[in-house]
Amino acid sequence: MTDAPAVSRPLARSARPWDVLTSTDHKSIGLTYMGAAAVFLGLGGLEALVMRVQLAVPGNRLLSGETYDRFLTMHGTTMIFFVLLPLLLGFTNYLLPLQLGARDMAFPRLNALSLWLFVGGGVLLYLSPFTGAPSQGWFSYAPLSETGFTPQRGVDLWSAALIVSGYGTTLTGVNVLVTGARLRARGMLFKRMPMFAWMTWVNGFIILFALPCLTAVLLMLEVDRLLGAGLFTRGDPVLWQHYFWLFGHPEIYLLILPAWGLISEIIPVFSRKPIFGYEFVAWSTVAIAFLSFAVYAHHMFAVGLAWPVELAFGMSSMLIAIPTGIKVFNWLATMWKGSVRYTLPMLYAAAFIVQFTFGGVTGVSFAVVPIDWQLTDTYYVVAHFHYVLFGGSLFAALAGLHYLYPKITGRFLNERLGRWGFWLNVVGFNGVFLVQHLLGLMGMPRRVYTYPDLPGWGILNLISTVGGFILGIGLLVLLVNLIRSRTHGEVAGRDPWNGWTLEWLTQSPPAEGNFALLPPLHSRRPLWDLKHPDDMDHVRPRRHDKQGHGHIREEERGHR
Ligand code: HEM
Ligand SMILES: [Cu+2]
Repeated sequence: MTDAPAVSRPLARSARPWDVLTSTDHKSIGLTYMGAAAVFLGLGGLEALVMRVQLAVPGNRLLSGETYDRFLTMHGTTMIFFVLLPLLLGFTNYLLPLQLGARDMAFPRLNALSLWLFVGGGVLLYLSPFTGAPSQGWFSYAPLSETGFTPQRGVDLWSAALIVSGYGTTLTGVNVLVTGARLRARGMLFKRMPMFAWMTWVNGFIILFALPCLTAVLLMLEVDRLLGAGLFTRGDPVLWQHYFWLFGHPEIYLLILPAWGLISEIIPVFSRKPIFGYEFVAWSTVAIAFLSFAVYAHHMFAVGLAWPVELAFGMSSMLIAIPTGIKVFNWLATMWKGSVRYTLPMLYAAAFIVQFTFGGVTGVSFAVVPIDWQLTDTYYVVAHFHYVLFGGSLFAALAGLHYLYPKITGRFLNERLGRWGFWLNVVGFNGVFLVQHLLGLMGMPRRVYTYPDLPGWGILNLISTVGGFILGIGLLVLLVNLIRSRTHGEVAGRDPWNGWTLEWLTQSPPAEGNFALLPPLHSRRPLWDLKHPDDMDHVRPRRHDKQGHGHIREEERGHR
């Protein structure tokens, strides 16, 4: 390997802790997003454990139904809007400019504004318990969320929280789109963008078109609640659901695209093969972005839509499984005959593939309308979306965290502790949610605070609760590792994983401005070219060019 040229400037001035408050640097902003997400994960996780304790045994009367609903609403809202979203926005902020060879995002100050709008939203949400926590569930169906049924002020704070943080996210969407369009380094054509950069860029469109639907419908709800307009009470009660799910389904993709991006970086690097079928992965992402809007009413099969409408949405939902399945096959084909290194990031990525596919398959079963009618609002649904969101998105984010930690801190995470954390998380997560498929099939409804002692219900729920505590311990082990390795971890250097994309060229942690000098970019793997001047991707004769097919190169076999 030829050594990379000196490319980073030293830090302009030493960083002070309070600099995060005023920083407009994309890395600082990205890390603040991630730190905030970790705090909210603690809160949302505790709320989940309270619910799981309540559900541990049949007939439990620890919480009242109303209190359970409040925990449920705070948990769902927190996990979706204040854990997964900021975590993935954090990765986007941190990694996108580095991968593009840019100094920062296109609008650094707007970026800081987005961050603080998000934080403000989080504060508003957690002020709501003081005025009566919201209890209408995360999708807040009107008229249930109107003052007649849910009078407490907490609902208004809940809406305000989502409006304020939603503006922040929308602005981030703008920032991402302009950054990807305008700030790619010279030579980084669209068709050479690293997969993470490409997917987060496409995600910018989803943000831009989906978030305003939520903001609009929340404003309408507040017009009803505060001014008594009656849009949803005297108007159409199904109107809310159309708006909400036109936002809500793309939102799920918004939480999965950056996760796929991370996986699409990690699997090639640890299989020592370029991603199999780059073009397929890239274009299937675009297909999914479009389709994610075209499937939204599959959340509404039970409200009594006209049958041609149900048929159309059932079919579009099956359709979206195709580009999604393509991705899974591409990842597997990338690993196929590669020299796979099961490092911590790769372990999490492998768990992601298994769990996400499982969640995807149960998802497709809902596209069959009569099956949906049977299973909607049962624990089967709870199991399904936790497999996608936790087993999928969050595991991918954890893979990304283990992958980028050496870049962010300059040090490795502790391997032993990391493996303990990984296995506790896998056992815990599957322990909580696998059995819930059975509970759902046995007929246990979701959103109930207690249940009768029917055959099998008690023991399966108990297993689920025990799984929750194992998962909690796993996440704590990870937290300890993150903190301890910051000072005690092995020093990692600039390119610990033998990577190919530009973020591994600059020092760890990268200095302000990221790069002083960039190598010429002629291919998708600029660092490969730099390390192998005799075998550069773009000068290989076309007929031998196996890059697109992802075959492993002889010299990469057994390479560490
Ligand atoms: C990334 C992580 C997670 C996300 C995004 C997430 C998301 C959600 C959402 C959206 C709901 C539905 C809320 C509603 O119906 O209004 C929910 C419910 C629930 N979640 Fe999670 N969750 C996560 C992690 C967890 C974990 C780790 C546990 C257990 C230890 C858990 C336990 C529950 C329980 C018990 C319910 C209530 C089910 C019901 O009564 O219908 N969640 N979650
Ligand atoms: Cu959906």
